[in-house]
Amino acid sequence: MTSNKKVLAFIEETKALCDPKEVVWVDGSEEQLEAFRKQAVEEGILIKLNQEKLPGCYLHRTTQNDVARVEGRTYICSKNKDDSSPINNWMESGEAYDMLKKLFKGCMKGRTLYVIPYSMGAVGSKFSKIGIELTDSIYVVLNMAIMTRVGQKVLDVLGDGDFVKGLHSYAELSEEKRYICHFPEDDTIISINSNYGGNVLLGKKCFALRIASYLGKKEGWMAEHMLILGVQYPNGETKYIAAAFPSACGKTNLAMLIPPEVYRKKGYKVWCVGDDIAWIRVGEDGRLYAVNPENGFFGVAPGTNEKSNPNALHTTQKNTIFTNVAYNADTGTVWWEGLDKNPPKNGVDWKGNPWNGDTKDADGKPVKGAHPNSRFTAPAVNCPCLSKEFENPDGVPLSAIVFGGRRAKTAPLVYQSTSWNNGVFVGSSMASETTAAATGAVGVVRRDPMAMRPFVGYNMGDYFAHWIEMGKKIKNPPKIFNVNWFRTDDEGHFIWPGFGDNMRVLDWILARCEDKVDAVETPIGYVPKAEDINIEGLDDITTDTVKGLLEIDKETWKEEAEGIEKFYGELTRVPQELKDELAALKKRLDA
Ligand code: TSX
Ligand code: MN
Repeated sequence: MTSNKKVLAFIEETKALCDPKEVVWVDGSEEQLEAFRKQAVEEGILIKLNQEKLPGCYLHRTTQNDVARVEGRTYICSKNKDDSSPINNWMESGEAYDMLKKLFKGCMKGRTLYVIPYSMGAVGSKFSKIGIELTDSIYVVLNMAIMTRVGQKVLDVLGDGDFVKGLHSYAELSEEKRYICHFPEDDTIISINSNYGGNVLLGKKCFALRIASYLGKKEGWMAEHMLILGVQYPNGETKYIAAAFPSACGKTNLAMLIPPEVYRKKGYKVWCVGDDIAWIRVGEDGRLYAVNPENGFFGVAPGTNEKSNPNALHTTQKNTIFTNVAYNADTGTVWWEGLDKNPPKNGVDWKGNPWNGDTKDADGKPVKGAHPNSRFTAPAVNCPCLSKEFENPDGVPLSAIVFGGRRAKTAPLVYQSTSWNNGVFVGSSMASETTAAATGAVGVVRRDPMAMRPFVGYNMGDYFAHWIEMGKKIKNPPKIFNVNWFRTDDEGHFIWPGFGDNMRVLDWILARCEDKVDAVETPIGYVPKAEDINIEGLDDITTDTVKGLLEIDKETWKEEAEGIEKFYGELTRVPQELKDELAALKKRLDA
């Protein structure tokens, strides 16, 4: 498979520590993957779905204590504490290795150790990076084979080169002994006692964001929690946007947006390059270029339907692994809340219990069929609107960077920052108000800079400084915007229709990037003139509604500025440039 001494040593070390019964190399061939699927079905790890309706599709149920990423048990491990963030967990590297060694000792007895060579980014592209994940989970193998490029071809490209080490064992699936540890200084990720997505598919959040953000700082590029989409104009030209949102803001939906009819008729199309992660570099022409290092979508199932995201739904109709959704025993298909109004009559919920749409618990409360964080793992190639630039090793040139969050009152529908540094300030002060689904508490503001709070692999202040530094290297920087689809009226109803109609906002954003439309200067930045947001074909929205959506209340923003100052106070190494931006904002609000 390989003569790379570092790979072989990593495997020998892991064998000695974990004591697996055998080692199996993942070669990436369809025959081997099919054999893995068959084995997983025989072992009860996967349920084969109706192969006529959902060819190549399977269902998996996790244990009930293991259904989401666990930020409380996710650590950045480094020599010095201040090389991580005060808002993330830190462990001293040596201490972390000692603790983990004890937990891993003999944990794979009787199990198979799978070796997964994987590439983040197209295999062999000069910006791609290689990882080796060692795992005892066949579920991880099958998911990694969708989410990343895996197999012998990766080892061939690796040669004697370096790679990111990933070690995973589901061990006992113990919540108390669950750890997801990152060692950016050693290119190493170690994860134990979980078998859930983001904790164990080490190429994704662990490598492509936490380790890669650190590599980006060292090497002069950026790893960001961003979707990438292209807007194709009637003249055939396509402009690209990267956008960062905290969870539960609909990143995947925006990435696969279908323009409203008035736009479609004119010939507008939106193409998806990625829905979660962007690796961004400065190109030779002084513009920023973005690639999606992933090869699939690990999307939230509930709420995905023929209206909210038909492209995502279509993407999941073949070769997809569903995790923790409901099962329809009559049809051998899957169901989740918000799919349609026809829950299975003879179904099984995500916990494996008999279930139909009317099932109630002992207290008479409705029982959900799918876990709210249930997922699909689907190949990117299935996506009907996948960009033809998806595999382009050079990436796509960015016209705009968009930040956003869920804000009931504060943020207008859209505004533009006044400079690169002002845009970095906007990203650094991003926040989202919690929904009931996330925490139970509604409307609590959580600061989530650049949507990277859980994903930055080093000190957050240093991360801000890296953004500022990058600005100095980009001759033709993208313009930076902020959007908010979630403003509510006095009755708490969403004002903006969102979804496909967000095209109308993207249209304004891209027009600004080409100096084709005016704007109004406000204390927080440039806001559209209400009449410049195209509302053609919208029934309930008038220019006055748009005016309301764009209103900026100075008193609310003074409180917002206080909130940002307080947040900066929780961090270390916040660059002076951002403190200056905050001071300037306050001054404009007081004027
Ligand atoms: O994904 C969303 N987007 C982005 C779409 C491209 N969601 C879902 C968020 C949870 C993942 C949205 N929800 C969006 C949005 O733009 N907007 C809203 C709020 C909203 C919800 C329902 C309606 C309108 C707005 N209207 C009706 O249900 C009829
Ligand atoms: Mn994400």
